[in-house]
Amino acid sequence: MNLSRRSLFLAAAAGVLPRSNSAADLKKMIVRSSRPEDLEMPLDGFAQWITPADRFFVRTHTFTPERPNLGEWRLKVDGVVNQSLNLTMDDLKKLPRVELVAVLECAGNGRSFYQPRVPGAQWAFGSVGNGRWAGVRFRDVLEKAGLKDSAKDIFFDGADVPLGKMPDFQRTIPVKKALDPDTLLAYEMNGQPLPQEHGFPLRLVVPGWAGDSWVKWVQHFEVLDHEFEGFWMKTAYRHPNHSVAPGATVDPKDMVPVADLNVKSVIATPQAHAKPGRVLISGAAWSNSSLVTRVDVSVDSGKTWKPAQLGKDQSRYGWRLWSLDWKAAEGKYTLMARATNAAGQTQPLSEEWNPSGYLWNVAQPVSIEVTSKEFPQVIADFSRTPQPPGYKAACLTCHDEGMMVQQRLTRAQWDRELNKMTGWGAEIKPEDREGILKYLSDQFKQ
Ligand SMILES: Nc1nc2c(c(=O)[nH]1)N[C@H]1C(S)=C(S)[C@@H](COP(=O)(O)O)O[C@H]1N2
Ligand SMILES: [Mo]
Repeated sequence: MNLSRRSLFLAAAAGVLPRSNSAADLKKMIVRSSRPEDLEMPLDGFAQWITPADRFFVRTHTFTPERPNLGEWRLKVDGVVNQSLNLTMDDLKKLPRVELVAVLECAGNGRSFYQPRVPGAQWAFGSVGNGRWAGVRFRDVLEKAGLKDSAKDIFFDGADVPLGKMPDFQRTIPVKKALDPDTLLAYEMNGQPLPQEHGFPLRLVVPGWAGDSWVKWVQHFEVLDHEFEGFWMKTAYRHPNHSVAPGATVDPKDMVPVADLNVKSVIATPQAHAKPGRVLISGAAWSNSSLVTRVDVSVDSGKTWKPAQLGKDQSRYGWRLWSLDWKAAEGKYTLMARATNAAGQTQPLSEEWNPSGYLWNVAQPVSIEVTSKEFPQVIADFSRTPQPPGYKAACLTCHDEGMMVQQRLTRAQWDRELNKMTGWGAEIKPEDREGILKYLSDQFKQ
């Protein structure tokens, strides 16, 4: 089936696009957007070293293209090269196979925490995963084609096509990064052919760099002797090269492309409540191309720190699991974790704001209460709890649950929020109101 751009747009607008045969298990994901699919890994995903495909986050700007027939599929290579190429998957597989473990993190991971808020997918912690990628070195393919001296950037256009007037997701990476022996054209994730939503049959793997460079559904690249002027390079995925005041507008000439990831850690346990006694503080930490060498943990908002134990599994670009045993007495605590890499980079203690909300990496305070009281399990599991009647129409017409996830409010506060939203036009039927209020105050509570 070969749908035109316009018919795709009409089909998407009418909501009749078939869901791809996706590897993601929606019951294990936080659905930020279902059309196009933006799926976030919940916090419990940080307990595994390799992130399985069924809970690996998905970020698509438009939607997942149809699965191509591998017999007809070709990788086209042209531009300023000595010889254009038209490679089959078998041709690619004749080149040496390389495997590496690397973190794939969306540049917008953590965006929902920025104040003032910034538009874009409202990721919390989990638009990140640690995958085992296999394929060929990009440089081996470039060598087959032969780069001319004027080669500057490599231009990629995946098989996905935009909806309406949205610019196509087209990206470039500099020749220098393309020639890095760890930059791959990957055909496997975790020992299997790439799942459709992760770029089948071929994607770019750019270890140490943010996800926007990891182009999916690669079928063509062109070697350029000039800089590409498209929207996703010149406007999107740029951040300021100096500190800016929260909410400020930044001169475009001071905006530089997002490339390297930041050193970062996430606290996955405990969440919100713990019982007095032995409490395991644990999570994952990662960085760019420099290995995480230590994670320090504080239970007193950063006044004192203790080194966490690092997991035995490691690879240059992979994340490291970490944990610390804590003897906790009843009380309220603010936990923090702070990762440091071999290059000496460490997490800031306060986050700098930037206009698109990229590369959030503050050592984030996590408030918890140690108490012997019983609480229902609330955090990170909210997508499994059935939604009450009227909730979707009342609350999710204008925004998704990312809006609530980051707000931890009391029942009285949620009650006021419902009044405010009704004032702003949300249609809440009187008979549905109590159910919605109970859901919000159970799921997203302080
Ligand atoms: N062709 C194409 N490639 C793409 C994208 C896209 O929308 N289209 N999204 C990019 C972004 S912003 C991210 S974070 C990663 C996400 O990869 P994943 O969905 O496999 O986790 O893919 C990148 N590659
Ligand atoms: Mo992204």
